[in-house]
Amino acid sequence: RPIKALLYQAAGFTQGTKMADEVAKAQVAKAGGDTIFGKILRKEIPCSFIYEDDQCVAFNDVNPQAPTHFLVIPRKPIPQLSRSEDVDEQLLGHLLIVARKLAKDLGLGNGFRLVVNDGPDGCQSVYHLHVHVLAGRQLGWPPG
Ligand code: TR5
Repeated sequence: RPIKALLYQAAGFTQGTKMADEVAKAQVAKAGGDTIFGKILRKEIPCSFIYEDDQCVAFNDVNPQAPTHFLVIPRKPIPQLSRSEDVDEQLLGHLLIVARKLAKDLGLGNGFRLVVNDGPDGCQSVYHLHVHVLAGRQLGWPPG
């Protein structure tokens, strides 16, 4: 099997994950410590970035929920939005600016959606802050 598939499996991830699985994962996920995104940032896990700068990186979500689905994450290990601090104001703004620029570069002129899941009820499963960018199909509202 391709190395990527094995890595995903090792990380407790299988392809074709359903919404119920995501919720189950979010309920057991705990804030604190290193995360899979920390490993990606340190290049301990191979990942091709679609964008990087000194403050953040962006890469495609391994389990895309739309034709375009990528994540923008800060290099700083902020576990979740609710635990960010006022001093992170510039960094948090930067994540949105990068999302906007990537949306433009990727031709997402028909619209896109940003999502930040926070905590168990928010369905957060990886405790390293990340902005989801979803596009390429008509998205529904309200989200589940
Ligand atoms: O549920 P939240 O908002 O915490 O989002 C976490 C996202 O990380 C999900 O959409 C997952 O599909 C995604 N994810 C999880 C892993 C992973 C990833 N995206 C890219 N690469 C990944 N690797 C290598 N391993 C993961 N476990």
